[in-house]
Amino acid sequence: MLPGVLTLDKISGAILGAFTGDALGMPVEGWSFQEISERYGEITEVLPGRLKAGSYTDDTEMMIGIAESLLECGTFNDRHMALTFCRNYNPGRGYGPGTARVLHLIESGTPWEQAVKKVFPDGSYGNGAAMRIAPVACLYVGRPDELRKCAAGSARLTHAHPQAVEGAVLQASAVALALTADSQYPLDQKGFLRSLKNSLSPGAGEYREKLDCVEKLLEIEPTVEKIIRELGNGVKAIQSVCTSIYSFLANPGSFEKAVIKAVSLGGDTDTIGSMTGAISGAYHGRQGIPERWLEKLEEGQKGRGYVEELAAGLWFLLSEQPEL
Ligand code: F2R
Ligand code: MG
Ligand code: MG
Repeated sequence: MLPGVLTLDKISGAILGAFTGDALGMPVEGWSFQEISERYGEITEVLPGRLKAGSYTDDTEMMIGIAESLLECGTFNDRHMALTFCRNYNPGRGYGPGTARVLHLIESGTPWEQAVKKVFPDGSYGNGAAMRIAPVACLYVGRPDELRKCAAGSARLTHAHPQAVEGAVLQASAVALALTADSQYPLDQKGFLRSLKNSLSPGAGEYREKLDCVEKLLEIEPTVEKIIRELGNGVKAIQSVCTSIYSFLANPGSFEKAVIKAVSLGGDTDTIGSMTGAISGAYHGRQGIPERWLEKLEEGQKGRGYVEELAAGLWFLLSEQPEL
């Protein structure tokens, strides 16, 4: 039996929420908070950038790969997922250079276990594993051990550094928690953070400190500069996963506000927007995502309609899992 609050609308909210946040942040990725503020105030609409308005980037393309692989295999299969990333790879979407090189190596026959150590010997600590993780949360919601195994396994295909792996598990745990929380009632922010801390591995001291920091920031009304200084807005997983969790928790009443605030922090805007969108979308459901944003999302072969089909597939697969 699935938890009563869990619905197709919430699964769609997580997946489309990630897509929406990615598209909203795409035009200003790499801009500082001050540059965004001077040019736009805040990013409140889906705008054109280096890609057309509503286009997704590597964040969503890789999320699509995770969903496709889980659906095609019915479970996590490392080799299949790595090859699915390669099959989908479109450099025009703007991949992290390390991930692009790992995918090239896998494509040319290097086993993923070797490829992932060839680019950065200690593995990438980028947020590329966390940004794509929403489908894992959708399939393994309510099963924390399986969620950790699949999130970590999918992360290690391109990101071997423990900070990237733990960041992916933490982001998946946040999406899963939001899927089981009822948005009809006020969100228990402290309880949410407590559950996240309990889900961390014993070696995840840096993330524990960041989550403590999130808790303290929620008690005040911090300036944007303070949020950026304390949580980060960069491309490292440690500089962006907890920033996204904060953006959701500080704006629990509205998907729109959470994602606008996340993107307007500047830095890695598409990714922080996407991770915030996945958590907030899981909480509010698809119905919480503004229609004016949804209707701007790219269509086409693997566009919005296809992503909605993937969400429906995950919902079906989830409902076929043995009882929780
Ligand atoms: N790549 C981008 N944005 C630029 C797109 C514009 C592009 N120029 C274009 O015009 O098309 N965004 C995407 O990349 C981020 C995710 O990155 P990912 O997948 O984690 O990549 P990578 O390369 O593994 O890590 C990112 C960088 O972090 C540094 N780094 C990581 N591990 C390191 C280590 N062990 N030692 C030293 N440096 C390490 C490197 O600089 C990596 O390149 C998302 O923002 C996504 O949207
Ligand atoms: Mg991107
Ligand atoms: Mg990015």
